[in-house]
Amino acid sequence: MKKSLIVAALAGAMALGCAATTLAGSADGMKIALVGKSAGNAFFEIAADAFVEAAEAEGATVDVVYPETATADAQIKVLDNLISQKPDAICISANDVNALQAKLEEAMEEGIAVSSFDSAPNPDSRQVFVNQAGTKAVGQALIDAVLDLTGGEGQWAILSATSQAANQNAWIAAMEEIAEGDEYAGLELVEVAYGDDEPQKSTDQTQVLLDNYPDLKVIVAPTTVGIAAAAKLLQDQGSVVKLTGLGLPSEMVEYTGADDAHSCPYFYLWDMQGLGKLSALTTIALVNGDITGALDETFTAGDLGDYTITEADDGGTEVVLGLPFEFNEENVEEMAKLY
Ligand code: RAM
Repeated sequence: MKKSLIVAALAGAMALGCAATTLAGSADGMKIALVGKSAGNAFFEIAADAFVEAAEAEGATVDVVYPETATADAQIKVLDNLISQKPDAICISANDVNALQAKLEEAMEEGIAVSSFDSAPNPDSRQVFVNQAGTKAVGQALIDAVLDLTGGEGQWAILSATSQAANQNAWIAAMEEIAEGDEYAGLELVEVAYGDDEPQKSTDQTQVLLDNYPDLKVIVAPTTVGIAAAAKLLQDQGSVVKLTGLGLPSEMVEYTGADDAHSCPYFYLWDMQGLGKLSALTTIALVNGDITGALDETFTAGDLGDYTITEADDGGTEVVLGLPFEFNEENVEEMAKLY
């Protein structure tokens, strides 16, 4: 991303963090369930805090629920329980693109509004998806980082979350598609490893990549759990392998730097508070009938501004929050105060 864009985006994020909510009262008495991919992941805690704050400011109550494991089966159990409680809406980050369809359709048939955030279940399983930063934009940023950090050629590997994760698989597909272009012809993707968004498994899988590919130049981890685990291992070992991906500044501060003492020169994420807030206000708009999730509908998400529902890469609909942000040694400490 161009530096000017990054600066503008960051300034926007800081400003949004301070601005007041303007829609107060639009969700009086509304009950919303927010379902993350797994417990114990700071990413979901940060998003949930912003979601709850925005929804409560409108008068809604939010039940934040995590499945026992980062699997579709565990989320189906959660959904079964939620459907019997009949909330007004469920907003979910999906552990699998197709496996939740029957349950989420059942919820919609029961009159429960279904939105998704972060990780989209397939188009039939949702009314609308809140996409943090366009899927192609994330794929482009990550593959360009690989190109840069390899010096244009050589072996790279991916350390992902679970093999079924809808969002990681969408970003990986976007990276692979872009990498077919001539500019990326010198790159060789050797493996996609899965750390299941568990710190220990992510560390172990990073070690396996190092052991199996002595010529490996770059690991890209499109998961905040994976990148933090890999960053520590590579830095502790003084490895020459460089790391990039999607991370939380607060978990990456000590590993971020352009010199050899740091494992990660730069990485990406998006406006986390904005993601929670936009997800809450989109969900409230669905329940209120301001939108149905159809293409080209527009709505005002409080002080975040006006949004238009657009076509997602999977053929369903989405609301895109904004652009991916780059974090590097110049801004990581400041941004770590936010998330
Ligand atoms: C992990 C989760 C989440 C993803 C981030 C980047 O925390 O897999 O779904 O969006 O990484």
